[in-house]
This record gives sequence, C-alpha cells and structure tokens, in this order.
Amino acid sequence: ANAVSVRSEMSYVMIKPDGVQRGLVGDIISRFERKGFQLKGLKLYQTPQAVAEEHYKDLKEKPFYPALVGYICSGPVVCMVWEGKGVVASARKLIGATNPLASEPGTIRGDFAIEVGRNVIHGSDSPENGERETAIWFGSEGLVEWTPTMTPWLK
Ligand code: RTP
Repeated sequence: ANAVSVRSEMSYVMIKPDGVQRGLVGDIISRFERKGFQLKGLKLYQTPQAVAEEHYKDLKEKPFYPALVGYICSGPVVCMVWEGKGVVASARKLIGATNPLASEPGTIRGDFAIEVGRNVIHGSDSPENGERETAIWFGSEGLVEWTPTMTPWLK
C-alpha cells in the first residue's frame, strides 16, 4: 500500500569531472543502487557552458562561480536521475557536506574528496530543484519509465 500511496521525488545527481577522471563512477552508482533508489536517467555528457550556467544560475554572483562553471565543463560528467521516497534528502546524506573536510566518513565526499572546488558529486537540494535540474540536463524525453520488479522488497 505504501508503494502506491507515497508520491516519490526525483533527485538530479551528477558525478563531476574529477569523479569521472578518478574512476569513481561505478562505486558512486553502486551506492545509490544498493540504497534502493530507482535509476530513471543516465548519461555521460560533455557539458556546454550554457548548461552549466543555467544549472548554477543562483550562484551567479558568487566569487567562485566562473571557476565552478569551468570545473563542470572541464571534462565529461555523469548525469543521473534517481527516483524514490525521500530521495532528495537521502541523496544529500549519501553525498555528505558540501565541504569535503566536513563530510562524514562513509559519505561519498567524506570518503573521496578534500577540496570544496573538487567535491566529486552534485545532488539536488530540494524536490523542486530536482525537477528543475532534471529538465535542464535531460529535457522532457530523456528519462525512462520502467517498473522495478523488486519494488515490494524496497518500499
Ligand atoms: P551541491 O549542490 O553541489 O551539493 O553543493 P551545495 O548546494 O551544498 O553548495 P552550493 O553553495 O550550492 O555550491 C555548489 C557547488 O559550488 C562549488 N563551490 N565552490 N568556495 C568555493 O570555492 C565553493 N563553494 C561552493 C562546489 O562544487 C559546490 O558543490
């Protein structure tokens, strides 16, 4: 009953260029899979500057904004959409604090990163931004609708 009555959310999760270059893609995807969230979109992508600027438009006035956009466009990223109950907050927990030196061990940033400007991964900070960012990176037809056969065990 729970599985049908709870409106699930989407989180846009992105492995940044440092995570791809360092070979962390498999480990990171595995953490989300094992947690039980459903993968709805996945691609390796060389980000055009305009897409990075749109994604980070709320940070436009920050001093680190140009470097941030340059970093995101510096090599391929892995774009993902994960869906599930409470996925937005849970993904942020799996990812860890923005500054990797403050991230708990066991989190992705806590295990793999040191610098805030090289913090391996992004996750949406609200369900609204999950929708917004999914639209930016995947458009209206980029996701795949599918029924997980193990759903009764995970919901
Ligand atoms: P995220 O969405 O990536 O999880 O990060 P956040 O919301 O926790 O943090 P936000 O302030 O939105 O920053 C987004 C990304 O900008 C880079 N950043 N660099 N001082 C700096 O050099 C600095 N501060 C933030 C990080 O890559 C951060 O994830």
